[in-house]
Amino acid sequence: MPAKLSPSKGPAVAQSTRHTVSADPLCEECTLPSLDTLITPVERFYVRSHFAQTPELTASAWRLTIDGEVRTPLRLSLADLEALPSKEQIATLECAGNSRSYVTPPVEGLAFRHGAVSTAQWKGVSLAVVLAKAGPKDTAREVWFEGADHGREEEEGVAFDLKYERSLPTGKAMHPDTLLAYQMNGEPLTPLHGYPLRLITPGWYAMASVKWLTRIRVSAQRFDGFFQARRYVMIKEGVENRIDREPVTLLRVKSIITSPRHGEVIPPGVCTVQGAAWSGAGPVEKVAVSTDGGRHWRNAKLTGESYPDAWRRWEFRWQPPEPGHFIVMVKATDSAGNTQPKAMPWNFRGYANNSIHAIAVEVPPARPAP
Ligand SMILES: Nc1nc2c(c(=O)[nH]1)N[C@H]1C(S)=C(S)[C@@H](COP(=O)(O)O)O[C@H]1N2
Ligand SMILES: [Mo]
Repeated sequence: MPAKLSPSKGPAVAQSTRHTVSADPLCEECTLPSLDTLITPVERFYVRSHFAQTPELTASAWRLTIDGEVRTPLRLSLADLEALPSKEQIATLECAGNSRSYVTPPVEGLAFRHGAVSTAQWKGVSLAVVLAKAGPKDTAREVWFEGADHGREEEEGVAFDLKYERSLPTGKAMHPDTLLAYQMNGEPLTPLHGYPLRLITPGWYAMASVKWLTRIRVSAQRFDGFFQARRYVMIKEGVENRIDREPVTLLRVKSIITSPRHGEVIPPGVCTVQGAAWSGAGPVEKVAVSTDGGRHWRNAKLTGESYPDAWRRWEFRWQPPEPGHFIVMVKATDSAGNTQPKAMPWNFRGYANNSIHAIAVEVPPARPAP
């Protein structure tokens, strides 16, 4: 890993870099101008939790259980995990509900704007290494993950007492980049981000990156718990076959403008439009910007380095032709040829909205000479 990737420290008292979408459970999203670096400092990183209480785990009492369809069930301490070969990885997390408030017609769920996305340098151990120590049996079909957080959710008039639990198919679980992470940006995880251990599933929407991990169960069965079968599935309009709901998995190709801000009055002269672009299906190959509401597109410059699991920074130098009001848009294309729609097809919970980000800016007339 390059040594110089320590996150830039924001000002001591950050001027509103996050804003609260929900106080209970705690959900905070980033302001777009605060997402102006490859690595998002921890105090700026978005937060999405499902229950009121943030688990307060201590390394001395905490253990990770690995059981189910394995030859050797394990019970590991944080020190046990830290003693295994470590791996570092820069990965972007995006909430499946990011950009939900821009879906039309309106949808169910927390009204995130575009800021439920951030990038960190994670350190931990490959899940595959730990699973290999336990020795999965041939019957293994999925790997189930249990967080220490719990609470109630209601749906269709029924209240569920739940833990946060999710599963992965064995293929994704055994991928060497799927990480049991104990560090974020060079420091132990903070309580809000899953201390002492969380899963990181690069390239997938972040509901899969289970925080406050306490148990990993190798299973012969398909998991159909609340956050697997009732949430994070695509529910389309009309009569539905509830069995075959498509799960939310890979990050769709997407891009955001972090500067200028929507509504900004920009000084005359050259304006640098900049932001980030990512995809779970492959590297971002092209970012195009329009400054005339989508009539014409020109390529932006991809800047910095490309990391397989992180967003790519980009910038575009723009000389506004004359004073006025301009719609600036950005559209990314990944190596698989996927690009962004103008409007995402509607789904009930507004998941995975990757429609084109557009902002309006104002270029005021030059002041008349005195
Ligand atoms: N145990 C647990 N893990 C969880 C969640 C949760 O509520 N509980 N939320 C998930 C969702 S929906 C997202 S988007 C990410 C958010 O991670 P962050 O708060 O570190 O940004 O964590 C995921 N892992
Ligand atoms: Mo999420």
